[in-house]
Amino acid sequence: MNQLQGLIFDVDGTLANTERDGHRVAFNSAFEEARLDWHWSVDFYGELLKVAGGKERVEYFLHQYKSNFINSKDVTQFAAEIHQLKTKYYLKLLRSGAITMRPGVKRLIEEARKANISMAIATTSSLPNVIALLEKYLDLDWFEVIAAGDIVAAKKPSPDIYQYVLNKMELPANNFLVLEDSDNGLIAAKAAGLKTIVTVNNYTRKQDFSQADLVISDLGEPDKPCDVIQGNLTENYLNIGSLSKIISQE
Ligand code: XBP
Ligand code: MG
Repeated sequence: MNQLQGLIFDVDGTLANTERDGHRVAFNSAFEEARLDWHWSVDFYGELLKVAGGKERVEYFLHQYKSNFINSKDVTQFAAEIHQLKTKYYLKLLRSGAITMRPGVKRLIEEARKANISMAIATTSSLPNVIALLEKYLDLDWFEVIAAGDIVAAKKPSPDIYQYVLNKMELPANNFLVLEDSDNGLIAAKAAGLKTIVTVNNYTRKQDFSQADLVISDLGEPDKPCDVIQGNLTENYLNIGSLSKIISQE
């Protein structure tokens, strides 16, 4: 029977609500500083989120919506420069406390530590963003591997980032559980052979999570039950006991 030995956490939308009031706002501040009359609304950003990776998202936006946009630099170089500006604003927002952790995240991580369960991060977000979030709300030392952004060539939904973590941690995939929030993340984790629990948010609620091993509103707290959207959860919130039951199911 599979034993729970490791948890791999996605970051954006899973550990914290970073997209709507974090990355999106930072992108708009970067456009303003670059004197571009572009503004990504909440809904429009939800469309763009289907492209993982901030740089890749800007490139997609330019090709799809600004094809007549002429700039002395090539699109990749230009997107990288805008992304650098955006990261500066995102880090400022993060450090100001504008971004909140999601329910149950800190509790579950502390439970996992007490149960000697190894933990890792697998995110498309850039490393400085992840470090800043973990330093502000958690502790970098709690994670054996922090796999982020360009550490792999292909971003989610490609499985590369999860395969990178598995290679580093030298544990079999069937002893791990993944926590994700998006279809891109679920596809990536499943392609790496990993059981995956999805916690949804306003950007991802309507996505296809039929392959997930459990879909819930959030991780929940003892006094704030989560809603079960797909699969079985005997407790009102996700804890190490529920995770162990999920990992042992064939
Ligand atoms: C979500 C992403 C990231 C963020 C923006 O990552 O796709 O690209 O939207 O961060 P996750 P960057 O895998 O954690 O859900 O601008 O640093 O890419
Ligand atoms: Mg995510």
